[in-house]
Amino acid sequence: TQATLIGLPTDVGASRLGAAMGPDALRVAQLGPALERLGVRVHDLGNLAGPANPRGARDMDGLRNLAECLRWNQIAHDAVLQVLEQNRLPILLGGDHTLATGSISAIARHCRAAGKQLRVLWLDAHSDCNTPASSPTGNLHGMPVSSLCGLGPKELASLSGSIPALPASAFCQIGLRSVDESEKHMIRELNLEVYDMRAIDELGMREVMRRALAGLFGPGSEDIHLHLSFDVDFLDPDIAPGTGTPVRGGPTYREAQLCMEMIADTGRLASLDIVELNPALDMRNQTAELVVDLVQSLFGQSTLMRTP
Ligand code: DIR
Ligand code: MN
Ligand code: MN
Ligand code: MN
Repeated sequence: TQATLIGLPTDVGASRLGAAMGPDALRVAQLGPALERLGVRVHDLGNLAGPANPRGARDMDGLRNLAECLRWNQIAHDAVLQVLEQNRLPILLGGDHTLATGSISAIARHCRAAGKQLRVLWLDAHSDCNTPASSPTGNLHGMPVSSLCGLGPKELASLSGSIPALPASAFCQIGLRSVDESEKHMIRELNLEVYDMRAIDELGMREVMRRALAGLFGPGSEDIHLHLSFDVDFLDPDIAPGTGTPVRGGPTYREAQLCMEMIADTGRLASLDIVELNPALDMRNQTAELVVDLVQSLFGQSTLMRTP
């Protein structure tokens, strides 16, 4: 595998500052060398430049920092598309979760051109499917899923060159435990595939992942592009305090490891977003180090030799 790290240091989609420092915290935690040890050839593009955070109030449509969010997502889109065209695996280092709009729009565009089917795993405490009309906060990091499904602000929804960028059925969300009332309706309306924390409690992470990854193994799965959008607040805040909107009751260290290992077992991972890491809220970079540990599992690190 050849991977390219894309640093996108911004927090314009969030209300708390600090996620802009996420890319450097991941470098301090040795993300690149950790992947190299697993045989991944890593190229780091460094941090791309974009607009500062104006810390704006909500606009007429109720949105915060829309122009800056758009600009950052265009930058994310263009960088991710270029990396895919080089046949390399893009690893987006956020930055807040709005950036997934740009990255997944590029991936959808790439898959359309290559005749590939796209599957998106969305690991998050939140559902991120608010719309400008429903959002209680106006923060655009709460809207990437609806944007990609064609229901967000027009400028964001159209980044892939088609609206919707991908069908809602391409998404699978795992780990949810904070969903706004209006989002519950949206999940129903879009018929999103969701495994919330209750599902993980009742079925166990193994069965949840078995269902989430159905169809990604064996013959016929070669044409599937698997994307992972990893919001760090997916993890339990006891082990991952370095994030802006922590919600208690998330996956444990073991559950998160199993989740990553089972994704690795598919051999289909083709792109990755790591978002919402906030070093200003972390303790001695432990959350970044945990993320690097998990990403190693995601790229095939295992205790024993494994035969398929
Ligand atoms: C909330 C929080 N649902 C919102 N969303 C977050 O602002 O729309 N997403 N924190 O990661
Ligand atoms: Mn390709
Ligand atoms: Mn999120
Ligand atoms: Mn979240």
